Amino acid sequence: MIRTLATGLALTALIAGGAVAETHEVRMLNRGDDGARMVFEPSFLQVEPGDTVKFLATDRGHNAETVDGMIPADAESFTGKINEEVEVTLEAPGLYGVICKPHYAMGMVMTVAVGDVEAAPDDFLEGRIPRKALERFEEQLGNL
Ligand SMILES: [Cu+2]
Repeated sequence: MIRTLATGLALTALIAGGAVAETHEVRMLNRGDDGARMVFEPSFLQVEPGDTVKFLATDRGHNAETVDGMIPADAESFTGKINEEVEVTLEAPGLYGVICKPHYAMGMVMTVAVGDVEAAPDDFLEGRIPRKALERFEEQLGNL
């Protein structure tokens, strides 16, 4: 009885402290709900450090991977395989640019903000980014 009560209190404290990591699902789609072609849905996520993002291979032919220069300096990059679900836990706070390699030129990109990100780093969009992808990244950054 005492042990049960203690466990219950500890769990409550964890939840109240926001220490329970969440999993966020992102679908990789040929066509989004709004009709746009080749999209991650949602295309912008705000998560907490330690949260997991799961990229679902809802439609075929997609992958999810980070772009060099578009993740926090102390973050680990990841590269998902085409047609496979990939699950990543994002510990380092900051902004992550994620693309689908086969459809990068068609603008299949998304942005994940980990922790409180108020603005994109100055060099976030400095690399070689296809025009359509750049447009969508800029739109996504409008959520910050
Ligand atoms: Cu794709």
